[in-house]
Amino acid sequence: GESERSYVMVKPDGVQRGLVGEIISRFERKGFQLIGLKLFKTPKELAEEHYGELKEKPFYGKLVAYIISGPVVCIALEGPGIVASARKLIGATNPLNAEPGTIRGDLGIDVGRNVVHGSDSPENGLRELGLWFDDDELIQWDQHMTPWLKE
Ligand code: DAT
Ligand code: MG
Repeated sequence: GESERSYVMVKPDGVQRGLVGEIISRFERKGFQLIGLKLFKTPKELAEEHYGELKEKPFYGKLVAYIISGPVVCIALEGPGIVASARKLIGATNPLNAEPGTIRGDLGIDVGRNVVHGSDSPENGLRELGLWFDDDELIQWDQHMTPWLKE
């Protein structure tokens, strides 16, 4: 379909470093539509489920501990091609390999403190939004700049 949804999250290091506005701003300026937003303290079970695919990785325990170590900012975005485009804006998993201009490339130095999450497929976008948001926390609204963004 035309419109996709992505789950983006400012991780605890990004919140602690005061980067919330900077990160949201990058998606706003790009033109993607915000449909959900909250500051959130993550329950351990939710962090474990979110990263369930990585359960066998040696860094899984540390990853879960990091994600629950402080508040995160949960961001729901909608738009055509949002999933792949958000991943491009975020940059490579290891900030040292991430291109300048990307969030991780500009704002991080360690794979274990990479500032932000973004869904890796449209299916995972929907799965993750279902994990992190209640239905009534996702708002459908008319974005009045649309004619200035899309021909
Ligand atoms: P991404 O967040 O780019 O989708 P991923 O899904 O492969 O990357 O991994 C999820 C997170 O796990 C990642 O953001 C940081 C952490 N991680 C990945 N590989 C790691 C590694 N080799 N050592 C430590 N943490 C790692
Ligand atoms: Mg991933």
